[in-house]
Amino acid sequence: MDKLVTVADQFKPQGQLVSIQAFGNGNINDTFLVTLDSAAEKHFVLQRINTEVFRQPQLVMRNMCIFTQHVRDRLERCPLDSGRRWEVPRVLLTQDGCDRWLDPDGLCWRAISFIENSQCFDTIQNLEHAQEVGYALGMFHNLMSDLPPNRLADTLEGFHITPNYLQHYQQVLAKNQICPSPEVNYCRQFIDARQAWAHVLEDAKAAGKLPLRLMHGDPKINNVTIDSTTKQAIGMIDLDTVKPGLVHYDIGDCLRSGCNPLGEETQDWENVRFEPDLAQAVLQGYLAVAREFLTDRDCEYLYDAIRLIAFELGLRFFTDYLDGNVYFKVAYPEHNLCRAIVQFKLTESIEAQEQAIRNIVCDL
Ligand code: GN1
Ligand code: MG
Repeated sequence: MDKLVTVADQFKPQGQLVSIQAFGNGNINDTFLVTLDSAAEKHFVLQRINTEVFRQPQLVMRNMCIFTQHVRDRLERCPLDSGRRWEVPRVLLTQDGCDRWLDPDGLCWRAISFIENSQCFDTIQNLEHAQEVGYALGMFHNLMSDLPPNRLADTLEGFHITPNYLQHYQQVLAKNQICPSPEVNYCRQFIDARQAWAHVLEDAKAAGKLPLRLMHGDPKINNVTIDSTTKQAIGMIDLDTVKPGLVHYDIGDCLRSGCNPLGEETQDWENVRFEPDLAQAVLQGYLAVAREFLTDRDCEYLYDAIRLIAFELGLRFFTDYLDGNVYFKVAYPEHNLCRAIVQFKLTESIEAQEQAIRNIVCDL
């Protein structure tokens, strides 16, 4: 705790520290909410950037500064027609004007403003929430659609490149002694049966069918901030992976997390289901603000994107389980195996409803 106080002091805007509490459920960084007794700014968010994952935190912070400034400028020039609230977190600087602080142990810290009167949900609440989640992603894409993709650095090479995750999986299989169990066998067979198809988005990208754009990278539902009073979406947080990529990764991630009512941490595998009604609501919310830049070609690949990102996340969790949980934080040794099974069950449910999902996309 003393250590956290020292870290918070580096960034503290004004006022006395009241408390520092663990915040959110991130799988990579450590996040804390700092409370101050200040009239100006009552809270801010303190994060330790996991530099095993984000090896160049200076690029993460530079992207964040460029991106947030771009959106603020744009909203100032053209405020939202609807007059709706949209908030972009601010990067807080240290006393020396730096966007991050290295502690004496070499750990990398940053601070960002907290969006007051807002909340994030780990599971979808209802159809209105689904629509708001889609709106948030659409607005996010819309607001950065005029920022050239090459303005932002690649903060995490290979992120969402499914064939690379497959290759890594094969390497992990080869180097570890794998103890067979019904769960492990299920995962291995599940992956084997989908190896060839898993190239679908990268092949389309390489063939020039899908353009490189900017993406959020991690638009799962608990990264959408909802106004606590109006219940409307007011922003997206977790900007570490805002970088060039395919919007399909984002749409797929948003739907795989938003249309799984039990959430990704459930252990009730048999009841994991992808809900098409929720998908329709998410996509309607998305298109209400993003229709301009989605082409017919983009739409052709939406079903594959939804299926692929669920599969890919299952593959990433399972590989990490086999590799000794070196990437995602875990609460117990089989945690990543359980998470993998949830994503594979979700993928199965998506596959079983392929026609219904394709029809929703066609009718949009
Ligand atoms: C990780 O740390 P968090 O929870 O924001 C991961 C995402 C996964 C997500 C699954 C950089 O995000 O790709 O979809 O877990 N982020 C990174 O919950 O790998
Ligand atoms: Mg994240």
